[in-house]
Amino acid sequence: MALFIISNRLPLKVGKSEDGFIYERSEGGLATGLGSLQDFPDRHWIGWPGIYSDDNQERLEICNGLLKENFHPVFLSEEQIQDYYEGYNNSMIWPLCHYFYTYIQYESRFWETYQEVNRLFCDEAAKLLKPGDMVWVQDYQLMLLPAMLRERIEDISIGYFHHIPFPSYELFRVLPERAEILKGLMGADLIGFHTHDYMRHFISATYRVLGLDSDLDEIHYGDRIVHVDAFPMGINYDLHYSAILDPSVLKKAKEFRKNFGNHKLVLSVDRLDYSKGILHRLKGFSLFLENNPEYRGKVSLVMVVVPSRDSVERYADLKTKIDEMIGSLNGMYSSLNWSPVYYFYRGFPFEELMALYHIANYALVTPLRDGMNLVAKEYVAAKHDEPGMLILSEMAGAANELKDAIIINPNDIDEIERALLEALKMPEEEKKKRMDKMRKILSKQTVNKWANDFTSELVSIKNINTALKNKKIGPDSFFKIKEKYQNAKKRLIILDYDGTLVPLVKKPELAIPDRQLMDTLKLLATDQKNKVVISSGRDAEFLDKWFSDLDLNLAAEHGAFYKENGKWHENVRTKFPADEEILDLLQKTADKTPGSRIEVKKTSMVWHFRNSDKWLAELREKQLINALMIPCARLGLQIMRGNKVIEIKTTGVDKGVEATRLMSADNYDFVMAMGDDITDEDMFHVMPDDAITIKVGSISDHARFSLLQLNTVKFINSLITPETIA
Ligand code: GDG
Repeated sequence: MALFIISNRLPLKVGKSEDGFIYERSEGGLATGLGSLQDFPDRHWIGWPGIYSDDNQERLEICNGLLKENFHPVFLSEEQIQDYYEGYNNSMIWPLCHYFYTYIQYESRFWETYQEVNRLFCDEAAKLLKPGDMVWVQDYQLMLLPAMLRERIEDISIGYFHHIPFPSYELFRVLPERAEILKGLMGADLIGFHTHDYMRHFISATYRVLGLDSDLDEIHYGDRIVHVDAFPMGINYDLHYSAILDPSVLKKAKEFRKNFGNHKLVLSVDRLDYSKGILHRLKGFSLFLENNPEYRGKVSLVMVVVPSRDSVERYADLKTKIDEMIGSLNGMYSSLNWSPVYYFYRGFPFEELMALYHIANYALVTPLRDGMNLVAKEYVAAKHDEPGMLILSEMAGAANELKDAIIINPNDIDEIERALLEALKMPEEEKKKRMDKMRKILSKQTVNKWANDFTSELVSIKNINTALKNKKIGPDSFFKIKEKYQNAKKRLIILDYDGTLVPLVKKPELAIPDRQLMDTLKLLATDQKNKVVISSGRDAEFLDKWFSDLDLNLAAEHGAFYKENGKWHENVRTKFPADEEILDLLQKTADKTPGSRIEVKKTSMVWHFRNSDKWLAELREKQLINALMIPCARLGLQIMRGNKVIEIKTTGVDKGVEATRLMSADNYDFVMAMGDDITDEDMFHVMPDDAITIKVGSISDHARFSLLQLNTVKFINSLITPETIA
């Protein structure tokens, strides 16, 4: 099985010289992590090579040059980069995901090009991928790709990782293409985020935009389950921790230290971007100097800003503001042998960056939003065993793990000032203890572990999906069931009603059998070899109303009552206590939850919440279960969670009890049960191994088969007539 990484950029720079093309690998964190995936010796990478060329000969030369590394280029034109990369990605998705809503610039051609470029990536992947391969799509530039790949290439596993924040639904909903984007992502088997918050926002968006149901970290999407999880990305810990042991880094560190003089250094390193909170940091540092004159001449801010997109107006503006603020700060406070801010508007080679990290007494990392922020982690590791201290924004994903840092709200410049004072006054011993604790975490949660965790989960999802796929009734399994049916002398067929014979609808009274269903049931029941039972949670009155004219057996209220030879019987004789306290709790919950209602049956009371807001219903569900615990224990009642219902019933009555009674009443050589709900699991559970147990609409551990679309009537018709199923 080959692994294909697909990202916007290939991890290298392609340059042109007189002798041809030159390829320079860029070993970012991602490339390192992916390089460590020992389980996948056959690794490939698809991405833009970062060079424009219209010339077919040149393109061929680049393709061949990259093939040695298993890199496969997707060539893009300057216009495409403009509208897809600068446009949709950086002027739409980036500000939206970083909560800079007002910075969004929208042009309809951006979206057109975004789709076009995602298709180009899909075309390249389609040329290379084979069934059984695994794809890992990286980041927001390619959010449509998972669905495109799923439609185009059969039998591949698809993972997607989102490196930036996923915003709350309230923000995400403003995106005109919100539904298309989510559907694009839902093509994946596994979607990863840095933190649980982003994961929660994403699941909420799929519910609110696409109306999809989820069960913890699994979203139900058509006949598939999409898994969502948090995988916090780490760094190459050993590389950063050991960097100072490299003589060239040590030499640089000594040189820098000498040049900066003997005062305390506060370091910041970011790409020029409004999400990084650079101006807030400068304001906080300025406030610190203003209010604490005793530190003037003793503490400097070393600010590395890596140039990025400064031809774009918003970035050029930010750059001007940074320049002005630093100019004014330095103008106000500098002395002959001390500058408040050392400002570098350029990137540093790796060795120099490590030297800067190592000599910095503090790091001040203040993004207003950041998916993770690797600089914070690199600083902690590169200090080696020395104290130092990290001041970290709570808006960075890294704050979830680095709890021993001084955590701040970067919007509060007073807090930045307080954090600087706290760091400066912190005893060496405490700094060392806190940095050691953080290093311990970072040494375990490395980028290699991140890549391995993600791919192993994708592999295990693939195995689950294969097992689930094998449960789906296809032509082969259908013929076997049919053969068994035809050869049988005595058959017991138990059918659930709602969600199995009729679709689940908003108002249960509207779920009535149509002509086709009645004809099918009639046909099934007239076969003398068949005993057909409708086993439902509905009460006897409802079942009688619709089915008393047919030669069927009925079981009501999950098997509490059953009807045979035209007469109703009680399965268990315990009377359901009409408890006021429980009824009152249910009524109050229904009153507080718009769209929900209660139902009182002879053997149970039910709170239905199919038509309520999911978030509110989940909250009420937990509250109700908590409140019911004590009275139900006192009365010996059972609390049962069904499909969008909570049912309180007497113990010892369920569909399994009724199924057992039915099976023991005769010798059947064909037993079949079909159901869609959690309550149907009780009957699947008690059936013998060779029974035909079929879960409708999803997959169950207890049922041998699944019919993923609700086409039970078609299935039964195909089973009982000589023709075969399509
Ligand atoms: C995304 C998300 C998420 C920086 N300056 C220099 C330099 N760097 C290196 C750092 C670090 C990397 O760049 C920056 O990492 P970040 O995590 O801060 O941000 P991005 O990679 O731009 O962006 C982010 C990340 O993806 C991973 O998922 O954490 O939230 O926005 O590795 O060391 N490297 C060198 N010289 C520099 O001057 N050599």
